[in-house]
Amino acid sequence: MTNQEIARAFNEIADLLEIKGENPFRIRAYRRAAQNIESLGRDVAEMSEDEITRVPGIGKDLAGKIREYIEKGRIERLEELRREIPRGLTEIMTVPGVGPRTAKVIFESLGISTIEELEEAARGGRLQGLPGIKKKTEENIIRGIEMLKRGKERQPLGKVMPLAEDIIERLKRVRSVRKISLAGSLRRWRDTIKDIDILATSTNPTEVMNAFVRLAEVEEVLLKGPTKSSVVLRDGLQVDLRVVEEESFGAALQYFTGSKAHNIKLRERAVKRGLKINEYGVFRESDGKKIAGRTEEEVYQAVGLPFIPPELREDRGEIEAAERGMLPNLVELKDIRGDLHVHSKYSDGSHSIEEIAGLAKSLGYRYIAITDHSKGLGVAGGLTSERILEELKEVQAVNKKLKGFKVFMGVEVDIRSDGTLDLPDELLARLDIVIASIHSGFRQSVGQLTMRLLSAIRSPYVKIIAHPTGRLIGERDPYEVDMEQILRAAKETGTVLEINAYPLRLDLNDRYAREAKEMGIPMVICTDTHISEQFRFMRYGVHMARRAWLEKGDIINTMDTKALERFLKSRKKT
Ligand code: DGT
Ligand code: CA
Ligand code: ZN
Repeated sequence: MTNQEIARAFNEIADLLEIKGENPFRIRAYRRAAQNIESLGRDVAEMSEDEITRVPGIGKDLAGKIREYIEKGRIERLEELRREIPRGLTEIMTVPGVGPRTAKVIFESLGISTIEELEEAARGGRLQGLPGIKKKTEENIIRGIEMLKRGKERQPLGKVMPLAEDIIERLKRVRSVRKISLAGSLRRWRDTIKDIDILATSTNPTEVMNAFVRLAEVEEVLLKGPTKSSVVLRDGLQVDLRVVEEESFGAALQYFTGSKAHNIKLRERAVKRGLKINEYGVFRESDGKKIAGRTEEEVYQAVGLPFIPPELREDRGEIEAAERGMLPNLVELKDIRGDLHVHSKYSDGSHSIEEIAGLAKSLGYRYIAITDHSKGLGVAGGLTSERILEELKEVQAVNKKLKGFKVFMGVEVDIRSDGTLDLPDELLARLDIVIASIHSGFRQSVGQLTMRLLSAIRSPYVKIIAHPTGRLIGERDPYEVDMEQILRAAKETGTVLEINAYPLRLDLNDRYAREAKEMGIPMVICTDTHISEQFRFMRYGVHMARRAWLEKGDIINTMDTKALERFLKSRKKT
């Protein structure tokens, strides 16, 4: 877990440098390094100096700081900054939407140094009127504090899943473990998670429970028994492990996977058929005889239904669909043929085009699209038209070298505050694929934000709208747009909506993606990769799509290369 600790330290350095108003590129370097370290597949503590400097975004200086942390458990530069900058200021800055400038004003003029004080002041209307703080700012601060509180209750899927999988891997090594599975919201791939639910069978439950409570991350043992144990991890997450009998495993898995609403519906159905369902099995009401329980398939079969994939179990019509034999044939990770939203070194990514193509090929993909930022996004190294044309040449050269693999040349063009695109049409017309997205002005009115998205959708050159609602789970709420209008316009023009698989985004979410499917809007699942490890985020997007009932045919990056080429060349109705 050293990686996460170092990432946290680097992010804190970035925050403190931001308060000091230092060079934004230096600040971004720390943040990027933090992100790259966090998404590394290996523990930095086990890597050589040489290997560390090969991690993109980590030069000699940052490698030195990593070494320092591994050896001494602290980074002097961070300690120095902490001494220099009052604790209260950084605390206020943890509220989403409170930047260094606002924090400074509040701290210095009101002496506020805790979130409780900040909330009280904001609710009391005492912030508005301070330099640069309007009524709207105050409302945003209140919302930010609410989000912070909510974020403590539910954590993003992308943070919890790798940890849960790692715990499962370690428990699998316990000799007596037979079956083991995630349950609860994790198994349904909900975008936020309250706690980790694990279910196992074992020939020696006590041995499993002993191993469980001794896991390295465990901070507190809440409960330890032969059938159920609960622990709290150092980062505050609760993990429940249940060990059940083999012949009840399916029933328990079904029960603890939930959702609660799905289970209630299922139980009602059972009752109508003279059956009783609980975590031990399905029983006949008349004589109490157990008729199912070993597998989930058996449980569903006992109430006259086919197996329902966990992602659908939200009581959103899945039981009715199952009954009529109308369950969707859900898209799978292996259906994805390529990633159409990827950043290279040209803007803020970490790899060259050739490297990206090689990586994508090794993942079994048939194509990739390079979509760097446009110039308006200065801090992300956004590109001018000239640079994009240079990049286009390089893409063409790389394509000449590759067999059975295609690099599409694209761009992620910024939608400016007034709704215009950040690059001229003549340039956009020359690219294979144009993605448009919003990166600024999130706090504009509903009308303004909707107008911006609509005007991008109506551009004949824009094929895809990336991360359409702009949310960052636990950090930024989706921006307020009139989604109905957006969906209608996408439908009319044949514009593709992205399901951004980046774990903090998962945007479109499952509800909007399902609405889009019902309207017949094409979608694409992309990772927005900036560094190789992030290609692995594709699965989060695929599971989000499955929660939205999406099938292979709803998603354009399941097409083969030829079909996709045709699709990208087809003219939009605008
Ligand atoms: P979470 O933890 O809020 O992210 O979401 P879940 O779905 O994992 O909820 P959790 O951990 O409270 O419970 C896990 C599953 O156990 C839940 O999805 C369904 C089942 N369950 C829990 N409590 C009840 C209950 O009172 N009735 C029924 N039918 N099922 C329950
Ligand atoms: Ca749970
Ligand atoms: Zn992007």
